[in-house]
Amino acid sequence: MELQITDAQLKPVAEKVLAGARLGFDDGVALYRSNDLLALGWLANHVREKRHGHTTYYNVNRHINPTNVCVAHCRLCAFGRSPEAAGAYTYALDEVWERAAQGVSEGATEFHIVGGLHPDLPFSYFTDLIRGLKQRFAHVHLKAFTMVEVQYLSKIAALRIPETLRALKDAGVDSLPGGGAEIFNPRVRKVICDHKTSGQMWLSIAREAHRIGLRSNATMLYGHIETREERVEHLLLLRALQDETGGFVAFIPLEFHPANTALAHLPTPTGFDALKNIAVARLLLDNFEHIKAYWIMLTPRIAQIALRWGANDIDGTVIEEKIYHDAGATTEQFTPRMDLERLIREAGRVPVERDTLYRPVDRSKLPPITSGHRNAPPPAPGAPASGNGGLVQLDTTLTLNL
Ligand code: V47
Repeated sequence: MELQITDAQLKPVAEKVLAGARLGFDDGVALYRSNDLLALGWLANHVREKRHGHTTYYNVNRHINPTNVCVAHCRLCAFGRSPEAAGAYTYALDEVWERAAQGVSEGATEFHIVGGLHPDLPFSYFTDLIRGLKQRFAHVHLKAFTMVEVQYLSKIAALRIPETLRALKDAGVDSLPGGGAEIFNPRVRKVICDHKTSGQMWLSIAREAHRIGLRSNATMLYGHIETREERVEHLLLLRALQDETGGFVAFIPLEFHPANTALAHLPTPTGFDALKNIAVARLLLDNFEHIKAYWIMLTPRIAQIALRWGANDIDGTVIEEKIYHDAGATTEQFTPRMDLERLIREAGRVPVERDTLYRPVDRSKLPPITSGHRNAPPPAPGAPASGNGGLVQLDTTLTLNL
């Protein structure tokens, strides 16, 4: 298909993209300002296909949120609770093992572990948690603790940031998730997450993590009070750090969900802005391999379209998502791998199950899936389509979820 541009402001930016030149601050603002969504999508898809062809990744993962007790009280958040508030919880380590074992029986290759900033838990709770998971489930990648949690843990442990990261790594942390970045600009942070780690500090902890060999993801929370310029500034700060360390694995634009937060008066996000953010991320972040369309947040329908707007990953099966669901997300808490694969295929892409670091997963080398049958790989060609992984189940699943 030919590129057709209806927005004259986009033409010089499009020329740069087609020439493979790096975009600057003003280009980023022009992209955000443009409502020529088809041209944005065309350009982002062009870059995406040059890098990844039709390959589209997903993983089988499980979220574990050890506690929702949090002293930060960010206005953007509906998940955190005061210790005495209704619904506040903290898992005993046995409860963590139980959830993890369930995840493994469903085929998880990754535990995504994030939680609140708890005022009373000792540092040893977190290192024991990680060590215990590694001992029990050595094959599962532990993507644990945002830069914000790392800073808080360093206070609790009375350690410097490098030593805290080292202690977490020694306990078994394999990489860090991308949360807590929000929008780096201090004007915005003052309103949406006043007491949280500053943008500067977030970046410096990420730098330190990368330096000691812990890779991480990066995010941007958009759709609240930030300006276009503040979005671009955020993306360019990430790009600069990626130039320096190469330690970021994937970027995930996160759409703000206002329900049940102190910012509930703000309007709910739109599909238009969601696609625009995926496309701009792909175009500005020329040194990030992977741009994730997080289906939990976008809905599976928009995430699927995003696979043609620059994204090359749809995230994972997830299982038990709390942060977005506390903020009113109406998506399922779990999408079976069969359904993720179908979303990807029907977008004309080729699904590849990956591990956290984007290596293709060879299921024959992993423990068998003993429950959560809808995560089982499809039967080998020629094998009878019966049992848990069979086509009958696939049909049922699709009717229910799509
Ligand atoms: O940092 C909190 C955001 C993030 C709300 O690294 C909210 O693979 C919208 O970082 N509305 C946590 N967003 C989620 C996250 C993440 C998700 C998926 C994959 C990865 C990864 C990371 O969620 C927080 C914050 O930015 N958040 N509250 C809310 N009301």
